[in-house]
Formats: sequence, C-alpha cells, structure tokens
Amino acid sequence: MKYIPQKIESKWQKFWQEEKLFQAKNFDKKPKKYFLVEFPYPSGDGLHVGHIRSYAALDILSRQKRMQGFNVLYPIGWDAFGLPTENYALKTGIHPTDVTKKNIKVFKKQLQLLGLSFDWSREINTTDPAYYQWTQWIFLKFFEKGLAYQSEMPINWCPSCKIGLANEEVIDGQCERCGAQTERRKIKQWMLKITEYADRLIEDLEQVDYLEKIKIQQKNWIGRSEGTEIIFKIKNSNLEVKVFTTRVDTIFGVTALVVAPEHEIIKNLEASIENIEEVKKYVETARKKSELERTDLAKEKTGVELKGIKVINPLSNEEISVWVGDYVIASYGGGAVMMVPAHDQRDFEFAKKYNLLIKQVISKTQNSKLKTQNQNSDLKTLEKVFIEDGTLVNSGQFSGLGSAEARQKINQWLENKNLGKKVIQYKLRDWIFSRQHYWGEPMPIIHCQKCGVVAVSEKDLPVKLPYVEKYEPSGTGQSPLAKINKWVNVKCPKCGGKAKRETDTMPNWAGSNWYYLAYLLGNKNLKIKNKKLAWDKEKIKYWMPVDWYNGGMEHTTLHLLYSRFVYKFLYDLGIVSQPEPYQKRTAHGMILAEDGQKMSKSRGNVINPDAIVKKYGADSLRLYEMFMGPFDQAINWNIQGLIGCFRFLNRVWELQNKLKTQNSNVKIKTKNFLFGTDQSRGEKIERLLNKTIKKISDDLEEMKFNTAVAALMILVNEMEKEKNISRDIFEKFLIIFSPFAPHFAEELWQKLGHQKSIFLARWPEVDKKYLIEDKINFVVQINGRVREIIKIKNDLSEEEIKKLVLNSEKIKKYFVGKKIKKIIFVSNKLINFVLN
Ligand code: ANZ
Ligand code: ZN
Repeated sequence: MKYIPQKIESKWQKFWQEEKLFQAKNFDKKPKKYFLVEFPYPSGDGLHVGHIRSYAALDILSRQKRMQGFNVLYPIGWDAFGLPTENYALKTGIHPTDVTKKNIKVFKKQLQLLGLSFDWSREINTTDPAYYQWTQWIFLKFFEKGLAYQSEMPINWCPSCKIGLANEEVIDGQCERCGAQTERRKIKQWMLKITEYADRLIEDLEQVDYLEKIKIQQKNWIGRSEGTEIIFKIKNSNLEVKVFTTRVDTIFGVTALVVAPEHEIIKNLEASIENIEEVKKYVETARKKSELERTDLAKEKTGVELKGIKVINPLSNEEISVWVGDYVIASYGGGAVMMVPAHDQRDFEFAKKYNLLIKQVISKTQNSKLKTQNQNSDLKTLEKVFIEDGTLVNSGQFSGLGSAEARQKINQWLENKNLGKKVIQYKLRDWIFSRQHYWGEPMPIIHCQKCGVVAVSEKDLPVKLPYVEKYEPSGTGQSPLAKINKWVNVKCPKCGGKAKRETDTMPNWAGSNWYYLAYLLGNKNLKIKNKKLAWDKEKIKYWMPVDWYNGGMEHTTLHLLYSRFVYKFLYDLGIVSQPEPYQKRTAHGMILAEDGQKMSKSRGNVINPDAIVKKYGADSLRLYEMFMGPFDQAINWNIQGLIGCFRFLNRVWELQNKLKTQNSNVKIKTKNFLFGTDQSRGEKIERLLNKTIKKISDDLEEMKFNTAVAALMILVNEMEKEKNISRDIFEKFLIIFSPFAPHFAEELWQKLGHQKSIFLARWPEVDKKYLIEDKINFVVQINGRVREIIKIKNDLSEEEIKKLVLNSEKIKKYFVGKKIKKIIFVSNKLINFVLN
C-alpha cells in the first residue's frame, strides 16, 4: 500500500476529536505546560502559511510534552474585532457580525485540516458579548483606579472622507481610501496610564525568558532615560525654557537652543520675534509632517532662528540664540534641546548647515593644554563629532573632570541654584485607548450633564454593541455609534437624568490583552450571567504563567507590552498571582513568497494552504514549514522544498516493510563483534536513535525545529540501509516522529496493531549508554593480513582512519618504500591497504 495522505488525515482528525485527546484538564496532578500562539484575526483572506509556521511549531511541543507526561494546554480562539472586517462590511453591506461568523468558520475548518492539537473546547471569540463584558470590566477597573482618563489627543483626519484614520490607513501622509492629504486633528480620547508601569515593565524583564532581541525591543519602546532638566532664562523677559539632556556634562558646549515647532514659547514671545512671519510659515510646514518623518535620522535637519530672542546659559552665562527645528519632538523632554554640536550628531549637522559655533568641551584624552588654556576654541572646521564620555575641557570650574563625575557635580550645582534637577524621561506615552469605529468594544461609560463622566455599573455589563444596519462614519470625527440615538441616549446611572453613552470603541488590542486568561475558563463558562467565574483564581494559579508564547515579530513590541501592562494591573488587583503573563516569548520569521516579496492578494503570490493540504497532505506541509529554515528568520516559500518533504514521507512509509517478525528484536549480546554482524548494525541504529531522541528534545527547547527534522532525516537514511529494523526501534522512531507528522505516525502506529493513539504512548527515554561515544575494535590489514587491531570511535571516515594508521608507530614501518595501490575500507570494521 502506498502513502496517500488524503486517505488517512481526516480519519485521524476525527479519531483524536472523539477521544478528546487534546483537552487539557484543570487541576490535573501531572505538571502543567501552557503553550500559547497568537490567536488569529479571522480576515476574509483565510489562513496564511505564516500562521502555520507558528501553530505547527507549538503543536509539536504540545504533543511532545503530552507524551512526556505533562498536562498540556494548547488553546485557540479568534481576535475578531477590527477595521478590515468593518471595511469589508461597509463595502458589501454584510453586517460585521455575519462577516466574522463566516470568516471564523473558514479559519476553523482550515486549522482543523492541519491536525493541530488545539483544545477546541476552550475556543474563545473577542466579539462575543460574554467575552467582551470582561474586556469592559477591565476598563471599568482602570477607570475606578484613576488609570483611565480623557485627554485631547491628535488623530489622523481625512478632510475629504471626513473620518479619522488608523495609522495603518495613512500612507505617506495620504488617506488610503481617497488619496487626500491627511491632517492631524485633536479630539477628546480615552487614555490608559501605562506610563505608571514603565519601570516595572522594564525591571520585570529580568524574570522572564524572552529572546534577547525581544527584551531589547521592550526596553527601547519604553525608552527610559536618566538626565537633567535645565532652566534657560530668556533675556529681557521673565519667561524661561526647560530642556532635557542626558549630557549635562556638555553644557559649556551649548551654542544654541532649539525648540519644537509646537513649543508654547513661540506664541508667548510672538511680539518679540522679529521674523515672526518666517517662523510661522516654518511651523505650518512642520505640522504637516509625521513624527516619523521628522525624526528620521537620515533627513536633513532644518530650522529657523527666532530673531531677537536670546537665552542665558546658566553655567557659562553666555547669551545663546534660539531656533525652532522640527527634529525636536514636542512630546519629549519638554520639547526643547540645548544644542551641543561638537558632541551630538544631529546638532552637528544643524550647526554645519546654519554656520553655528561648534565648541569642543569633551576631550578623548586628558589634555592638559586645553585644560589650562580654558578658552573658547572655535572648532567650526571639526569634521567629526565626539559623542562619547571623556574629560571636560573649556568648562570653567568643571574642566578636568571625567564626564560621569562632572554630571554629578553640575547637577548638584544646578539644584543648589534652583536652575535644574535630575529627571527620568520615557519615550513611552500613555496609551490612546479610543477608536472612532463601529466594530469594537463599546466603552462602558456614560456622560451625564450633571454628574459628568459616570461608569456603567458592573451588573449592567456587557454594554452591547448595537446591531444596526448603518455604521458608516459619522462625518464629524465621532464614531458611527454617535448616530444611533436610541442607543446613545440613556439615563444617568447616578442621578437618573438625561445622559449619553460614550461612543468611542476600544482598539484592536483590547481583546488580546487578557485572552490567555479567558482560555482557562473556556468558552462555555464565559456566559453573560456567569459573573463570578470570570477570574477563577485557582485556575489562574494552576495554569499561569504561560510557559511558552510564540507569535509574529510585529507583535513583540506593542501587543506584548500592552498585555504585560494589563496583566500587571490585574496583579495589583489581586486577580493573578504573579506579575508576568509569559515565561518565555519567541517569534517566528515571516514566510515570503517564492519571489522574496511579501505574500499579498494584489501581487497574486499568496500560497493557499488548503491547496497544499489537498495535494500533499497536512503532514508534508507541517514538516516542510519546520524544515524550511531557522525558525526565527524570514524565508521564501519554495514548492520544491515541500515536495522534498512529501517524498521523504513516502520513503519513511516504505520503512515498514523492513520490520522484523515478532521475535527477532531480542537483542543478542555479543562481546566481540570484530567483523561486524547484524547485531553491530543494530547497535549502530540504536545508538543513532538515542542520539536523535536527545537531539530533538534539545533542539525543540531551543526553537531549532529545522535541525530536529534534519536529525530525523539522518536517522531515516540509516534505517533505510538496514535489511531489517526491529519493531522496538521502529516504534520509538514513530513516537519521536509523531509530533511532526501526526497523521502519518498514527496510521503506521495503529497498523502495527495498537488500539490506542500513539499520542498516549510514552516519549522514549534516552538510554544514556548510547550517548557515550563508545569505541570499537577496528582491523588494520596490509595486503590482506591483519597487522593491528585499534580501538577507535564509531563512525570515523576513511580519511580519518588513514591518518591515524599512518601515524601509528607499529604500522608506519610497513609503508617504508612502498606505495599505496589501493585501499579497501569497510565502515566500523576494517581497512586494508594494498601496497606494492
Ligand atoms: C544635549 C546633548 C549633548 C544631548 C550631547 C546629547 C548629546 P535620549 O537618550 O533618547 O533620552 N533631546 C531631548 N529632548 C528632545 C526632543 N524633544 N526631541 C529631540 N531630541 C531631544 O536622548 C536625550 C537627548 O536627546 C538629550 O540630550 C537631547 O540632546 C535630545 F552631546 O542634550 B542631549
Ligand atoms: Zn447624572
């Protein structure tokens, strides 16, 4: 019989489902393992082969760990709120609820065809009111604790479509829909105070086992930076400008002050700025640029001097000019910088362009001449900035100090004079938690004319998203919900007076902040009436933290940070029992199309997993995606590679024909296998099998799925060389192969007569004795006569042995004056030199 995946895969999928093999048991005595993959957004495009890379990888781990005696939880669900569905619904007139239902159905079928061992009994859906009542509940708690507040924040606004746009809908400053130039518009939005958790979000990274680059991403996004806030007084005015610097040691090198275009000082000094028209024009152009554009390091730095304005350097008392420049960001460090061109790259470029003084105040070496001279050295010709710490020069009483010490002393000096203080700045901003869209969780908030902002009471959750026919954008910048009068107008929960519901909805992230907790309850328990079950502390204690979380590299910044933040908040509420949700976090590389481009509908280069499964089977697809390359690196799809895996499975299939009959697997112990017998071959396979078992366990732990598959291939190659394979070895092989090609392995397993699933078998223990590189007796012949028996390691090549022999004192002599005519080599047995 041939290997025909179409004949076996659905059969075993059904069998596993019926046997409930992959249902995790709450509070089971076995040790738990919780594997988590990012749950998919059920888009209309269907499953992407990239999803499978992640799901198959953790499926392999889940299956292996179950066989190793763990109680494994490997759940899945749907992250289903979001813009693509809303847009699709607007285009087609099908309601988002129905679009979502349809997409989920397709996705679910696709996932099931892959034989992934998800616990489907715990499936969740973020758009189910029973689910999002808890997303709303978390928001209520944030509000209660003062961590949710409203603030005027800019949104991307398309003046032609009259709608707010998500960042991803703005392409090069233009509206994705109509191509019009977008603007920034300020509207009142809900914010979450993630900044209060900034330090903990950094510190607790110590406790977790994330890929190093992911930890760095988290830290960079938070962007903690220690420095000094310095007050520069404006000459002939009682106004001042505060700057933030991490290099207060360079303060004697300040040759200008640059403020952000939005800085209030421009308005406040309007009357005194001589070239105010020029300045206003500059500010106007800057307003149109995105922050990304403005901070692009490669971009030319521009600015305009505020003529007639001077500030005083608090340390040197020098008068300094003031500029407006768009490379300074308004929302960071007070929106003003002291310019030190000699020691900062951006400042250097700016100074070069506008011919400003470049004054060196930090020297690489302790330079006594500069130190004693202590005079202004004009270094306009300086070709390179010196950005490192060093020794202060030209810095008054601080000259001669090292940078670190100088920072301390200057900080002290500033603090004493009330002209500055040490501060910590973060790049991290509070999280804008409002969206002006229909397809999201409504905020559980009511605005009352009398009482102001009032929380919906917990017992009234969920605030259901009204099912309406029309959810077009309102045209005023408000969410489409604003137009649904029946829904908007309510009584105030406090005073009973006239009130209106909040019409903003939550961002896509909201539902994915806590979904790993929802799985602990499972869909069934997330009922609207089941209020007490939401946070089952015992289950949380048993299952959390997630042992291993894998997902895309594009989510290792924001989603990871947000969900860690929300988890910490739940920790502070006493709901969860430790502060980090994920013990380990990895990320898989993207799968690109054969042409190296991103797969996309418009390019027509998308690989449809269904077609692959149909033709080659799920096992080939799974195996290929694990084998295709290092897991964390992007890689091009290659159909030849997939076909190679299919062929490999066919070869493995043939191995069953080499099975010995029942009794022949009794091992005969022979001490001397000088000339190699069946047993020595058998030993060789046994040794390789044990090595492979070990290697697979090690590789899986380190995410090296590709080398694990390669090791299995090597083992198969060796087994193919055998006349016979013992049942014991073959079964062990099937078990370690089964996580990779589960249907395939189950089929061969049950063909051997097993009644129970292979996934109930025990993962084979490594027999340590086979890991020790044992030595064999190896025969060296000269012209057919045994001259020496040497003890060597297994599996040495002809070349290696030849070297050994020619260096051996005992044998060397036979070669004197002779030429090697021919070498006969039998691996692990003998070498025969034919000399003349
Ligand atoms: C003077 C100076 C001299 C600086 C020097 C650097 C080197 P991080 O580490 O990222 O926090 N800066 C401050 N506020 C800014 C803003 N709103 N927009 C753009 N740049 C700003 O960076 C802190 C440094 O970035 C600050 O230290 C300031 O330049 C600049 F040799 O001050 B520095
Ligand atoms: Zn009221």
